[in-house]
Amino acid sequence: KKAQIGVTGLAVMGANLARNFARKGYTVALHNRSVARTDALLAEHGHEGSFVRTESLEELVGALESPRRILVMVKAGGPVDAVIEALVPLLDPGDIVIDGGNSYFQDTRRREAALAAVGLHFVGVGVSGGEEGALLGPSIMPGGPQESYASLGPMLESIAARAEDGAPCCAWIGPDGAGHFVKMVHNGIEYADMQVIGEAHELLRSVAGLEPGEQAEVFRQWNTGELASYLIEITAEVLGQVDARTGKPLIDVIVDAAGQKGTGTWTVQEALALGSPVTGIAESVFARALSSAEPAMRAQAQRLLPAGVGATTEDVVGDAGFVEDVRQALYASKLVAYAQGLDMLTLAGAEYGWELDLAAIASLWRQGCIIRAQLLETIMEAYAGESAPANLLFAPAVTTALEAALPAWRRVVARAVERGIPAPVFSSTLAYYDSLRRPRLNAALTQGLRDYFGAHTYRRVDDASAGAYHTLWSGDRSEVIA
Ligand code: NBP
Repeated sequence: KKAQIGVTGLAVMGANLARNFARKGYTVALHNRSVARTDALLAEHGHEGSFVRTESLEELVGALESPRRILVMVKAGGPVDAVIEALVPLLDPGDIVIDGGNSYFQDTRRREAALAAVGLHFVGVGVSGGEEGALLGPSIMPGGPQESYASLGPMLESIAARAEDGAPCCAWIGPDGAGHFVKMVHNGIEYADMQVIGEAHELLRSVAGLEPGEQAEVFRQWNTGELASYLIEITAEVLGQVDARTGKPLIDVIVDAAGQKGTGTWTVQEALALGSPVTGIAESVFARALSSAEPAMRAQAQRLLPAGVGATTEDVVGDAGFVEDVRQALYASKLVAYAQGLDMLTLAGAEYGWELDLAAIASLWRQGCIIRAQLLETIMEAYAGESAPANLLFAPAVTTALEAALPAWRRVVARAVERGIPAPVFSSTLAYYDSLRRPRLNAALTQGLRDYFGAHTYRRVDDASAGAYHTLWSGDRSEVIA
């Protein structure tokens, strides 16, 4: 019997996806560069389903029904190109090569174009949920030729996570690199989500005086309301953990230097290229860098830089009102961070010719991935109607929620600034909100300055034709039309 899907690259992600397919009843052909990995998988999990062992890519290709579907799960970057190069001569037109790794979306665009030119389908799939998700149900974001989804989609949907309403967390996203792009932005939002939780944690500690164990209870409570999400749930777990060695809260013995594997950085680099103001995501990436990039400089700063914090206003230790303020600030900042990420998807869709369905994208983040949250239901509703809002923040339910949270949000940011506690995403998302809302921004002075030193011209508020004007700054200072 021919296999319905082949998997090449059987490290943890590939092995778990292969097992997931087999457990759903598919016959899965297995291949790995070093055969030992294939044999280890078969020895340990061969009984879970129907597998076909192969030792070479030729054998793998020969084991598959037509059109062939081959999932490549090797290390992102050069190895993906190496495997594609070796596979292409073995395939027939209409076969589907799937890259389920963490590939950069521009690589996916390039590979899709190259394979399309020889009649092959290349599907770049964003897979979220880590090892466990791969086995038990990830959130899956496939991009590539839509016609390939007819043959591949049902298989991907069968291994995907399911939302509470039973819908699979998998849907065709758009052409070429769209799937990997959406996965990248998911990771950017994940950075912001984690950073605002971290800021809340710090404020609860430094201002409200709550110890980690007490905070665990607060987060557990928050997880029952509008903040309900996987990250809030596991925050309670981490904060509640006691270090066996010292008896202290575990959080206090973990070095405060955050790591990253680069997808947040990709998101911000791409946002800069698109001119997309994802301030919350950018601040989150920078916050991680600041925590870890120059430890010696941080140590020196702790000795040299004064706090300049005046006599603090009232004591808020034990103040339940402040804790509730932080909850509301966290929710509002999170709303803005998601809105910024979705706005980036809209800008990217226009740039790359993708018609991204934001309601569908929100729907498949509801389970299986790290940012799964109650809020995604609200986002789906916001984009469900005929006329989608230009920004998530304009959806009536979201505007109302922000209105309710704003006084608390402003108090929390003010309190953080007063006390010298950094809350970069709480404050930058609030600045973004206020910037959007203000009738005039300080950009007029920027334009004036640019015109002064570089004759870059400006537009006038009283000229609807959008003509370009220039003041003769070094001459008689009269105005000319450029
Ligand atoms: P790795 O990223 O560690 O890659 C190991 C696999 O790549 C092995 O099968 C290895 O074969 C193969 N490989 C390498 Br390395 N170079 C190769 C080459 N030139 N030709 C053929 N095969 C080659 O595996 P992973 O941790 O399972 O991750 C797979 C993908 O999934 C990556 O893109 C990763 O970023 C992504 N990922 C995603 C998540 C998530 O949550 N979505 C989590 C973890 C990883 P060998 O056995 O012969 O050395």
